[in-house]
Amino acid sequence: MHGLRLLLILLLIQQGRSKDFGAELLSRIVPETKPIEQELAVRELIERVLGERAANLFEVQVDKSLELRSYQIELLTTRKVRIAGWDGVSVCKGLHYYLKYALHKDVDWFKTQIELPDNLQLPNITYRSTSASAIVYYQNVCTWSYSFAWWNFAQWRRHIDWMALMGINLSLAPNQEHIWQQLYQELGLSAEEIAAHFAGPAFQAWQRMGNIRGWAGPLPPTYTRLQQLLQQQVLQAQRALGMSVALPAFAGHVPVAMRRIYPNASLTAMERWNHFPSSYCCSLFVEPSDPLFKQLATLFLQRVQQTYGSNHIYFSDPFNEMRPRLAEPAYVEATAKAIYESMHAVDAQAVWLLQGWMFLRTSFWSDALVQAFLTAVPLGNILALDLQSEQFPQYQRTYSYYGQPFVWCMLHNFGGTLGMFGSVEIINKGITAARRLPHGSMVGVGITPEGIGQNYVLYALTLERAWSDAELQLVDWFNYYAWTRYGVNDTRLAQAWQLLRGSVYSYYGLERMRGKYAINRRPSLGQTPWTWYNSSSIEQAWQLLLSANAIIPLEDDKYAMYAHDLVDITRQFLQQSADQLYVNLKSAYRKKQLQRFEYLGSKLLLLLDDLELILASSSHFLLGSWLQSSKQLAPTSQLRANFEFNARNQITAWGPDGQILDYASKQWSGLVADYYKPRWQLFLDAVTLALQSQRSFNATDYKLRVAKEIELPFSYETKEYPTHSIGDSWYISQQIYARWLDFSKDTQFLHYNCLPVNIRYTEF
Ligand SMILES: *[C@@H]1O[C@H](CO)[C@@H](O)[C@H](O)[C@H]1NC(C)=O
Ligand SMILES: *[C@@H]1O[C@H](CO)[C@@H](O)[C@H](O)[C@H]1NC(C)=O
Ligand SMILES: *[C@@H]1O[C@H](CO)[C@@H](O)[C@H](O)[C@H]1NC(C)=O
Ligand SMILES: *[C@@H]1O[C@H](CO)[C@@H](O)[C@H](O)[C@H]1NC(C)=O
Ligand SMILES: *[C@@H]1O[C@H](CO)[C@@H](O)[C@H](O)[C@H]1NC(C)=O
Ligand SMILES: *[C@H]1O[C@H](CO)[C@@H](O)[C@H](O)[C@H]1NC(C)=O
Repeated sequence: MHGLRLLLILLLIQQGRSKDFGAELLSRIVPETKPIEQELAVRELIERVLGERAANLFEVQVDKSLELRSYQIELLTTRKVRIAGWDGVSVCKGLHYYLKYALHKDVDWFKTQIELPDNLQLPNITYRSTSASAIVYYQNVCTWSYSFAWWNFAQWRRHIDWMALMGINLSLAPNQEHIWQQLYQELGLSAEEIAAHFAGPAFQAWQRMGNIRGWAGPLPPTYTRLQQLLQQQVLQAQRALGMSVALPAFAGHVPVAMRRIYPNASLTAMERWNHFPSSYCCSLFVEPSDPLFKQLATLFLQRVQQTYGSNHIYFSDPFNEMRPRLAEPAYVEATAKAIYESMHAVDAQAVWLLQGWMFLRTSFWSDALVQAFLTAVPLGNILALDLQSEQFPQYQRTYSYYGQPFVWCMLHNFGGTLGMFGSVEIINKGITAARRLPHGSMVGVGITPEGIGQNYVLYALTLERAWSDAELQLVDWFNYYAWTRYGVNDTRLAQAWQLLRGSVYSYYGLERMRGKYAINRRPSLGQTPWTWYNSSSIEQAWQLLLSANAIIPLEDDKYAMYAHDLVDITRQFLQQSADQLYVNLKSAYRKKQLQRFEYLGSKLLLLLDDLELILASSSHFLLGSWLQSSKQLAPTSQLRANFEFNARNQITAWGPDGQILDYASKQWSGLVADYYKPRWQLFLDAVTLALQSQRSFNATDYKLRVAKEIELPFSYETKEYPTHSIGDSWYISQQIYARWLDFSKDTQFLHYNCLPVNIRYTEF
């Protein structure tokens, strides 16, 4: 039976049918905003980005007779530049092209305004371009908790502008708590039962997926109602520009109290996730065979549609990092069918957006199970996100998702942890490999980071590569990146970025990088830091950046971009130096060299002080801003304390007892001084004492103490931290540079790996 189906699918794929399925699917999820409304939205965007005066230099037009996903640029005889595009997003992408390649001006995640000189004569460029990706996708369900948790509409407004300029036309709108709260109440759950289900604002992503429940709550309806209003505003802004947004659909997870209401329904407790205690885990899963599944699914989706409208695309992930109850094809097939059919019952045009992440658990998800799941839904009705294509592509193993259209995604970071890393060559070549896959079903490129606000260059590159069919010339691209970023074409700045390209941004093969560096991990004698590059590249790049201080223009916030990068590279240097100091500390302990241990330990504490100092000099690296924004979002004063607790717990203990301790750690000022440094101090003291008394270090004792004295209490503290930068970044960075050159023999990495890039073009 399954063999026959596979044969059929392969036949369909071989006839090139999957491309048609892709086109058919895409035609369903186009937003219904009229061209004239999109034009208006783009015009307003240009005013926000360039200011009113400069915005008058541009004319825009949304023209549906143009090729799908294309734009064209020309200079009119009025000396204005006219950008026409197939939709609002295409016009914005065209604007970005003109700004970057004609005017040498660029935007980034947090710089979405551009200052153009007075009396600017716009260069005469005639250019047209069509996207190589029907879909340019952005967001991970986790980004909503790690990065967007505390945002207001003003922040969203700027972010949506950035998304449009990057050509992004599909993203998520996961907010659903208010709808569920009302629904559960109508079904008969008590207020207490409902409160016990919803996790706090910093942990909603995992409660939505059924991983946890109730942790860091409650989530009062006063707050969820405001979040719903915010989501409506955000959606309207996105759709006005021509973006499509995927809404949540039922995935089977319900509160444990639903057993009281439906004693006879087939409900199964979900698997325990990351050792969360029973009070915070194991929501129920409504078995797809039970009529209750469809009943809840349709009720919920109808409310979602009423609340948010629809672009006919819905996401639902029943088994994110959790095993299905049965490893049987019939069971996973029934689950997929139940989800799809209930979507379809509400919206005949429904497309199911699915994260391919669950298939990574290959010990459970055998080929037979994956196939049964994906082919349970008629071809062309699932859009799969190949969530971490740059490391764990699943599209090859799944025969291009058995013909269901998919998006090649770069996930890149976990938990929004900081640290410069990435692989520009894997991105550049990997996208080509997936696009050229014979009989493949790839329809787009996406970025799916768990957190944002880091490694800007990598995301800029991936999004540009998403639009372009040809591979980017990386050396040129990086030279030009330095120019547009700092507003000056200078060999030192270009050279600095070439050094970064060839080091931190060029890992090859599998890296499994999880943002775990000695500094921000719980100290122990059991770590083995590694790197894939020669750390002297960072030192050289840093020195080059420092030396260019005087030539950075002051206009258009260029100096702020420069200062940000200077802080980041100083942070990177100190992070990797700490790894090396740690390796040497470990060796001193093993060799029982007390004096050397004390010397290296004092250097590490000095390094943490320097790290604190440099981070404090930039508004982008402040614990204070994160805590402040959490408190500002709280609708009542009682909730302020809880929201601050949420904000603190997520970036440290992540759970009641450190369930995934430091998973989302951040190298931020405030956190270094009051969390990372005290942990190291406690550790160094304990090891020193052990060496002095010639006993071995008691790791168990240290773990208990550090958890009790530092890690767990941190979530409950209420100390206020600065929300503005302190000190001059260049001056501090330069001092740190001079100081650490002297210690270089203690901080040189001795070993690193270097392997050639190897991307396979698999045929099947
Ligand atoms: C722009 O350049 C093109 C090609 O060189 C030329 O034909 C056109 O007249 C120019 N447009 C303006 C407004 O100068
Ligand atoms: C559950 O099943 C029992 C036995 O068939 C029946 O008596 C009871 O009314 C059912 N309860 C509900 C809520 O349907
Ligand atoms: C930018 O600088 C490089 C190196 O100094 C130089 O070769 C190139 O011509 C410059 N480009 C422009 C357009 O000025
Ligand atoms: C790293 O680069 C520096 C400077 O180019 C060089 O002197 C050093 O030998 C390199 N280290 C290793 C381990 O290759
Ligand atoms: C290590 O510390 C733990 C917890 O304090 C204690 O129970 C244990 O006896 C200690 N082990 C040794 C070898 O001292
Ligand atoms: C991108 O968006 C939809 C899918 O979300 C696709 O159908 C369409 O062709 C693309 N158009 C836009 C809005 O750029």
